[in-house]
Amino acid sequence: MAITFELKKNGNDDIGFLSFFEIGNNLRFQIERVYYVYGAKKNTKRGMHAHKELEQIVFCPYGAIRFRLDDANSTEEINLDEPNKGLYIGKGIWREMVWEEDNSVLVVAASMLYDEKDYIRDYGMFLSLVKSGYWKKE
Ligand code: T46
Repeated sequence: MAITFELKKNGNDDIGFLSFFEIGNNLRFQIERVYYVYGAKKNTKRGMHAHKELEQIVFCPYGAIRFRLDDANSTEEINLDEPNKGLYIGKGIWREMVWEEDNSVLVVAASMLYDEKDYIRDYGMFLSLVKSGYWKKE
């Protein structure tokens, strides 16, 4: 359902590390927006929605954040607990995030500008759309 990837780490313990993602390598879409979430306490829950069209890659450069992904047929849990771990989330996936550590930072590169109309924030509606084949019509 989700694609996880590990970025190359350039550097060492003395000078620190540099990781990157780029089109044609780990990045499957042109980025139109970058946002980040910070200042959240341990056990904070966010997400609880799906997207109609949006594709994203997510990273946790500091701390640890657990993603629970659900495509209405199965669920998958991914713990982003290393700065060089990335996760691609396509359209039509319900996501929930739990902060495993205080002040963990979530960085997201998104394929579209922010549009509240792209959000499905009701789980029942999400299940109905999956059942109707909403994401299979393309
Ligand atoms: C997602 C997960 C991983 C904006 O005004 N612009 C933006 O670009 C975004 C992302 C949000 N907002 C507003 C909308 C809400 O009033 O910021 C507020 C918080 O957004 P939300 O409750 O959707 O945040 P999360 O952390 O639950 O979800 C976010 C993204 O919204 C979502 O697309 O996949 O991170």
